[in-house]
Amino acid sequence: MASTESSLKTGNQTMLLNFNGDDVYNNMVDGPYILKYIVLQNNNGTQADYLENVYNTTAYNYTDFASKPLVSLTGNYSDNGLDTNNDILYDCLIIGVGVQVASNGNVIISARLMTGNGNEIQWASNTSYLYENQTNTMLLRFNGTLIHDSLINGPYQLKDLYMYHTGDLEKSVYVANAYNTSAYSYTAFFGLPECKKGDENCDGIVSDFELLDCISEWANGLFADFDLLEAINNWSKVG
Ligand SMILES: [Ca+2]
Ligand SMILES: [Ca+2]
Repeated sequence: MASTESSLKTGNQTMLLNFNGDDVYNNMVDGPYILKYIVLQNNNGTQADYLENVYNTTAYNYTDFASKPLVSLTGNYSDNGLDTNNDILYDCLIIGVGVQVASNGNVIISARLMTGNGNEIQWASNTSYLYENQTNTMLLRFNGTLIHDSLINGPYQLKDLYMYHTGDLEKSVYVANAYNTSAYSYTAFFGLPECKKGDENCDGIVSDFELLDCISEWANGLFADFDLLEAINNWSKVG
């Protein structure tokens, strides 16, 4: 849809209608295009004339309209668990996202990892300088402890992927449901050990100071009697 307005004199004159190139591109159909309806109104808004099937344009490729986005997804994804300290448990889940760019530059990507039952595990993002005419993989790194603490086995879902090239902030890429990972057991990921009662910094020891904290919290009604007894019991086993 396009419209224009001019102050006309008597006699034949030309009015120009500008159709947005992005709209033509997003329609993804090659021309010729049909100028379907024309309504002519005078300046008080009443219809002066009307024509249907007015004109067929010459042939165009829709791809000739609007510039190509500078960054796009190739549709290739990969995932793997990474064990950085060789204790057999994964410290993080790495998802690789295939990306290509139409010109060299920084690409920013973010997405969130979800469990199959729709709980969010974590958002991750990354920035990389990418080169044109190459297949690039951008990596998203998700924390293994958060995956473990979801208590839900994979496949996990990569959702709400958002990506843009810093050379063109207007043409971003968004995909609601980007990728499903392979199957993982949440127990394959490293989770923090459960801390003993009274062990506030979770180092396996209830120190004198930590016990004093517990007693003061108990005195203020913030710590239950049996929790304090358990903390005292854990404290007494030190050394
Ligand atoms: Ca590990
Ligand atoms: Ca401690």
